Amino acid sequence: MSKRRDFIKNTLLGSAGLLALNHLEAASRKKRKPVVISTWNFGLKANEEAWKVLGSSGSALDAIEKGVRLIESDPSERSVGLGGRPDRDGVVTLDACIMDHKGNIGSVAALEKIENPISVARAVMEKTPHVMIVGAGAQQFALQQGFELKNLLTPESEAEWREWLKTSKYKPVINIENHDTIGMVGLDSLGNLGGACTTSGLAWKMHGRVGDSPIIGAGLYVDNEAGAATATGHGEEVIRVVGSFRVVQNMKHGMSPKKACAEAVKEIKKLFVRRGADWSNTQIGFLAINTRGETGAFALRKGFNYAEHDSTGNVLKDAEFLL
Ligand code: SD4
Repeated sequence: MSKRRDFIKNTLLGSAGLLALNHLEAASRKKRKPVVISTWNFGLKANEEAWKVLGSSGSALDAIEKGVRLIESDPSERSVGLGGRPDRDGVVTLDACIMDHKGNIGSVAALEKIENPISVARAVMEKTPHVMIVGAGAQQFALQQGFELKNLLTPESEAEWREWLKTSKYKPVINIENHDTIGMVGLDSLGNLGGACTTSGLAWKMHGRVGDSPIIGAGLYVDNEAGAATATGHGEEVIRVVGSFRVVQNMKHGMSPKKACAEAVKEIKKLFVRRGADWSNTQIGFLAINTRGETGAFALRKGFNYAEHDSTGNVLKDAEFLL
């Protein structure tokens, strides 16, 4: 609210009136219908899990952590958590971040042998004075917090990596098996937004490479006065435009969630052109939700889909795309 409006409000109403107005504002926030959206096909089951919390008036943050943990712990999902494809040295390294409606943030990157990096990120947020811990330090912190070491390289992922080693040719494949990083954002019944993003990153990446997913502003951003957004696809390109923050800023300036995502995708394309870089094998997808619970998505290419769950059900939607 502008200073001028604040002044008029204070002068005309006095403290009793102000109290009533504040109650009104709180009440109108409370009317929000919960909704959660998440990336790719596996978003359907992640949403179901999140809805167990969100549908019973739980917080967006709790719901979202629970939702993405399901995918992290599923060895058949080969791009997140347990069973994620390793880097070129055969090591599974995980990136994740989480953000709440107050602007609290937590993140881990290049974390090894811990199944649920999103919960470690939440512990960074809630139990440390820092916002991001990486590598061996992140693992050490996780162990101190009671997380257990686990081999995350499943026989399937190891076999695929050994096959890749025969040529060792690094060429990321877009829309691998139609699912990838899980990014999830949602609105709870109190009108609060939250979000999480978790991934094993690009398969066969260099050891120590970190993508957009654990970087607040790139892979995820939440602003309770505007909206929340998350990203999937080639992290280097998302970082270059500070993708998720850009989407949220676009919504803050009045764009619908879909338009906000589309403008961020266009910016990525613009920078490809400016750099004269090859973008033939790049995919980027953004997902967004605003404070009214309206949602939208947009991708660089065909093939990006997302799941949306509200009180009427859980559906998979195809995102529109630029090319
Ligand atoms: C990364 N954005 O590490 C992740 C991976 C991903 O579709 O989402 N791929 O760059």
